[in-house]
Amino acid sequence: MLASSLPVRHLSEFAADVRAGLTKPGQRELPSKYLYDEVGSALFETICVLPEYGLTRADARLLQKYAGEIVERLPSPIHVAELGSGSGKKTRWILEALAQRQKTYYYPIEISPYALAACAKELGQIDLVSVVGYEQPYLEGLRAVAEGREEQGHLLVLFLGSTIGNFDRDAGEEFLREMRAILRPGDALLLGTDLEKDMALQLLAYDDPAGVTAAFNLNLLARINRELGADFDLRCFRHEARWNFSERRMEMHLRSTQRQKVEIPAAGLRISLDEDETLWTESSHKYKAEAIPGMAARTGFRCEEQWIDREWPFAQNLLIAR
Ligand code: AVI
Repeated sequence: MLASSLPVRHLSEFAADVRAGLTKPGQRELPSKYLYDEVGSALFETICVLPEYGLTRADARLLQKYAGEIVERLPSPIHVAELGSGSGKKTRWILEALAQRQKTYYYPIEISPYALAACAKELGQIDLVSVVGYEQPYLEGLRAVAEGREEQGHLLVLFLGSTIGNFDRDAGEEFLREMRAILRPGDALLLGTDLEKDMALQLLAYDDPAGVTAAFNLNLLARINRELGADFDLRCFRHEARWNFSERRMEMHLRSTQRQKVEIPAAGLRISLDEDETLWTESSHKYKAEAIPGMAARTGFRCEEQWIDREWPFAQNLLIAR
């Protein structure tokens, strides 16, 4: 997830996305992928160790506890591609379990060269594991990995940390379908999904009392100021986390605390915000474990097994390409 500020060639895309989101009729939006510049990525790493945000620990706990069982269910030989390398810490359990039975290639796919380097450093020392990073968007990278593999080899794709939850539900399923189109029958996908849980816990996870999540959210405006020359006054916005009951998702918004005008020169935009108007910055969809097999079937997989953390309801789902 780590990313520094965007190279110039991507700035115009950033500006265009900000413009499209802020001029949307009705609810204004900012795309959540832009939360992760260098500051945002560091804040996200901090969120992951907050007592209120149990998601990352649950994800890691399941991998640590069940890596052996997960690997037992995979065909051989198999190599591992991960969408979003993160710090690589959680992946260690899977790679160590696989390396006990075969030499393993690990392909982290990530647009940030910094994250790839950190990941290679963390995982490059495991015996019988070779790390080959792909600095590309997820599906492009996966395509390149799949095209380069041997005739008989299988792939295990890791898509952990409930990143799927940050897609709209339909877009998430479409993403799984596109992923399936790149894979061969018998290839595997380990999909991490955060499950619906007690409402108070869920709200605290996205609105922690220390204000780290608020800073993570507000940093998006600071980033637009830094990179697009905008003049958002961060003191005139308030972080808000809400549960969208009908869509079964947490949403993050930034609420304008007063009527105000904002200029974003690089996007060629001036907007007027009403008092109490919100900018919608992220959705985190939550799942019911029993709904995952249906999602797998609709996208060309079958759900082989699920491992569920009871401390923080979260599921690792092993899907096999049909
Ligand atoms: C990266 N993603 C799965 C996190 C989530 O829970 O949706 C991002 C996050 N947003 C607020 N806190 C954490």
